[in-house]
Amino acid sequence: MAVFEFVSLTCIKPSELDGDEVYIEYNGVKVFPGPDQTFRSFRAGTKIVNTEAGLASTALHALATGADTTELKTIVGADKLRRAGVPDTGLLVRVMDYDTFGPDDVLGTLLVSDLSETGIQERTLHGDGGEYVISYLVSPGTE
Ligand SMILES: [Ca+2]
Ligand SMILES: [Ca+2]
Repeated sequence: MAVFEFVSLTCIKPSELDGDEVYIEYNGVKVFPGPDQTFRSFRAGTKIVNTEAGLASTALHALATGADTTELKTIVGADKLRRAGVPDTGLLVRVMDYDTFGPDDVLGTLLVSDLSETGIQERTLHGDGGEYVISYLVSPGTE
C-alpha cells in the first residue's frame, strides 16, 4: 500500500472573517487535531508543518518559517495526521471548518491516489470562500 505523508497546511485566507476552526479527516476519520480537541484555530498565515516528513532538512527548514507556524509534533494527539496508507480506492483528505450553529463547512478535499507523482506535492484548496495550501508526499509502501 502506498503511503501518504502530510507535510504542511497553510491558511492563506480563512473562510470566516475571524478565522476558521479547522479539523482534518482521512477517508471520513478525524485525524486532526487530537481526540480531546474539536478543532484548531487558523487565521491568515497560520501554518502547521510536519518536520518529521521524509524531506531534506533544508526543505523542511524552508517550510517551517513564518511567525504563526507550529510543528505538528508539538500538537498533542495529532499523530494520525502525519501519515496514512493509501487504499486502492484512494485516500480522501478533507479539511473542515467546525461551526457551532449549522453543519460544518468543507474548506477543501483532495483525493490522493496517483503514485506517479513524486516529490513534494502542493495543492490549493478553495472551499466556502477560504483559501488553504496543503503539501504532502506519496511514496510506494512495502507490501
Ligand atoms: Ca463556517
Ligand atoms: Ca467556523
